[in-house]
Amino acid sequence: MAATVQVGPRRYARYRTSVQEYVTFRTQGWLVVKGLVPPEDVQELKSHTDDIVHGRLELEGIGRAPSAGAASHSAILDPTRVGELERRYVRIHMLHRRLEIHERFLLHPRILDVLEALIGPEVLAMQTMLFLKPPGADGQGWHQDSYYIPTLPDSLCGAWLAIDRADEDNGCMHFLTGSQHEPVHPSEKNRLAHYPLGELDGLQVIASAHHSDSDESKNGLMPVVRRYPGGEVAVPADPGDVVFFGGHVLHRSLANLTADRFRRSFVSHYANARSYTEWGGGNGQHILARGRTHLPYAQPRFGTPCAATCPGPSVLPGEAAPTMMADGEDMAVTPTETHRLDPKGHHAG
Ligand SMILES: O=C(O)CCC(=O)C(=O)O
Repeated sequence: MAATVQVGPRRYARYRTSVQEYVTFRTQGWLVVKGLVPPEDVQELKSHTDDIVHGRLELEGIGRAPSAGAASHSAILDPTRVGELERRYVRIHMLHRRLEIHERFLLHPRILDVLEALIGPEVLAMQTMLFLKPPGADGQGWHQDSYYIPTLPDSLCGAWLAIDRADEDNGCMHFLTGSQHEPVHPSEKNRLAHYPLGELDGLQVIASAHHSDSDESKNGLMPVVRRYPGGEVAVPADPGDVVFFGGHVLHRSLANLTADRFRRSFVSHYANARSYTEWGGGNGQHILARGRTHLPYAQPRFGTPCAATCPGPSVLPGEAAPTMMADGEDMAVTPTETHRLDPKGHHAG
């Protein structure tokens, strides 16, 4: 992989994920990479979301924001309008299929550099969500992302890019450390998608309406949450920070309690491109961001450079393919195993 990547007029230095970051991701289930996305990129995303919020940008099928034409934040923060704003704009899904800027952030080279290390080397870019979370907006209750996006084998990973400062006042992310080791707790509706060949003994099946409920008395994952006392960690983030989290770790965000601060973030989901999925129309609908795969994949609609537009070799020229465990070349062979490795295939023992 080149040391820098060019996307349009911008050039990005490759981010080298450290061993410590890898271990942190595995140990706590989530990882914050500070300042991963450069300030000028965050500013571009901020201006874009301002255009949405102020009604300067009409989104097909969604319409203009109720504050269309408003010149300042104070107009859109009129408390009588927050309800309408919240309903329309707390979260907008899948805009990377409609807007070039969302595709570019989904395929941001610095975010992909980290994903390549955490879940790769092959990376499939599947989903985008733009959270605006205006003042007064509710949070999202405890959930596991793999519940919503099954991949087999499960390699799902979210990347949560802060556009504004996110903290406990305006509803930052909270993770339940240790819960990354939990299986996915399915609902009746999707238990087969998660466990096509049979379930774990004792698996709790939860009504789909009780996933993500911000009301703890209704959220069906609360018995799991109670198994990790003291495990909940609030994770503040500054603009440009990216929080990576695996598909099993339980997480939530609380309400935005401020009167005047949005909590905007750009959230994308990825899997290893060799995992099979039927989500969102199947593998063939999602973009190959890094590496290669034997499974189908889509091209980026707006041509953002990535592995789909420019497939790389799976093994660098001049390098031997890595030796697999037990292929006989560099494994110690104990006397009782030698008969199995008889080159003529004779069974001596
Ligand atoms: O940003 C939020 O408030 C919630 C995001 C989240 O839970 C997710 O992306 O799975």
